[in-house]
Amino acid sequence: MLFVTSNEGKYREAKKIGEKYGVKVEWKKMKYLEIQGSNLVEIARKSAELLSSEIKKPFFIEDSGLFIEALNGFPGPYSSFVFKTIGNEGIIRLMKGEKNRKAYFLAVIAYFDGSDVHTFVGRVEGEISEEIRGDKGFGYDPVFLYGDKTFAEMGDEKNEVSHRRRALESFFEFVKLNP
Ligand code: ITT
Repeated sequence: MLFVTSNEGKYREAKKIGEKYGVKVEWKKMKYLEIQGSNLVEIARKSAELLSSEIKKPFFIEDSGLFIEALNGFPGPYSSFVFKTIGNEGIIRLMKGEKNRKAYFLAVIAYFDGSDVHTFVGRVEGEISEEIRGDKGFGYDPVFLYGDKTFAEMGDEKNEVSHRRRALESFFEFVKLNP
């Protein structure tokens, strides 16, 4: 199954999760046009539809984001840009002194089956840590607390509970039923 993403961290995790479900995930490393919007499902669906005119065979993409409650869902759909600009240090700074540290990750997979696009969603609840912790994973993992560890301290354990795991699980089950 072809995974189109420029993000190696996403691909590595999807590959490992695929192994559990007997699905071989292959990487097509490319940056595609991502439409602007406030709804991750809409963004993923439209982006896959646009991309399907270029890649004619089945593929999937994944749009994900970190939503922080005290910041009204920021960075949400802008997670990639915010990570590249202010990064984890910026998130810690924005959250300094904030008592409500609740946050969640959302992953939306859009799968083009050769004629139609199907979407699958996964979510995981956690909190923003007080400081950057851990060196595994990628992106916002060092500031996302799941229980008493950050995702960046969990390593492969992250793949048991993550938003990506949950979205991929529904997706792979769908593919098995609709080969
Ligand atoms: P593609 O669009 O090419 O797939 P991207 O990195 O631009 O790659 P997104 O647009 O979906 O991906 O942006 C999501 C941002 O959220 C990006 O900065 C990721 O690093 C971050 N992110 C997504 N999933 C994450 C996870 O499991 N752990 C930590 N950060 C994550």
